Amino acid sequence: MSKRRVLYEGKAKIVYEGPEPGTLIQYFKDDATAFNGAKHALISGKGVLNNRISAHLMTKLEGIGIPTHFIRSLNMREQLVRQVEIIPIELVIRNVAAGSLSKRLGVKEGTILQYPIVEFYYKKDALGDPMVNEHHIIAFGWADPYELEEMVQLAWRVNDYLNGLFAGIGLRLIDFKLEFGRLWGEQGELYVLLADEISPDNCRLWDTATGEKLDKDRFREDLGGIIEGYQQIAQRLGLVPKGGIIEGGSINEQLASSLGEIENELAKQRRLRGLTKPTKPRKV
Ligand code: AIR
Ligand code: ASP
Repeated sequence: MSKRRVLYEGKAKIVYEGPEPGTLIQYFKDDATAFNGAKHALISGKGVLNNRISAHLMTKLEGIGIPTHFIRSLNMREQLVRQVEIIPIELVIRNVAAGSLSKRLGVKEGTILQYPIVEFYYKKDALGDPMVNEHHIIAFGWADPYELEEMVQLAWRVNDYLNGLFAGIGLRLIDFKLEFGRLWGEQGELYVLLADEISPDNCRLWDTATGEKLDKDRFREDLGGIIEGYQQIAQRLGLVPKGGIIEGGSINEQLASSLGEIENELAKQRRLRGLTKPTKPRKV
């Protein structure tokens, strides 16, 4: 596994060529960034926790029929995923006002939204991921209407499922961001899969009883205890032992590497739903 080809390096992950065609390896870094990279820090153990949390949530989502790119975790910082063509849209769903919504519209943080809000952002670091709407997405061809419809439908189901899952462990899902990718089948038919990661880096999660923030806002807002927040989420999900894997602010590598790997068994049984007739035939 030494000299692997790096295909892409982002702010929180490195994507390597996978062991078989059509697969990739996602390596979860400890780097935390905010405000389009303007703020940066290394948070010991973040990669390990996000790798586990995302593997677990993707596997659970597969169980309710959401097709995901996740195949299995490889080690404490890496997971094997299906290679997809990332659709350059960040889809955000909000249940409670926070973050940029509160700032932009002057809505008090914590206000429960009467209906969840779906937002789209164009994934373009050079522009600071600007907010766009369906018309921009279609006019500029970032996704076609079928893909967009599928993304939104999947995102609603993810929202309902994750709201329940987190409520069951005393957490409120305030908002989250998803990314999707395209996969072409053998006949050139197109599938839309949930991709990237689902972790406290891209969800807001507050403790139901105390309102304490346990996600990346601890970093954005200089609240301290970032890794402890992430670990709290992982512990409640049953992904790390009661005593935790963080000691004195940094990770116990030995303990972390002894945790079992997570596998997306259900992906083998799933029947993908083709969206349209072949639009862009290619071998997968
Ligand atoms: N998000 C958006 N871009 C990057 C990320 N991680 C996530 C945030 C938050 C939600 O999308 O982590 O959960 C909304 O972010 P914001 O900043 O628009 O309020
Ligand atoms: N991860 C993005 C950045 O580095 C946005 C954020 O999470 O605040 O700026």
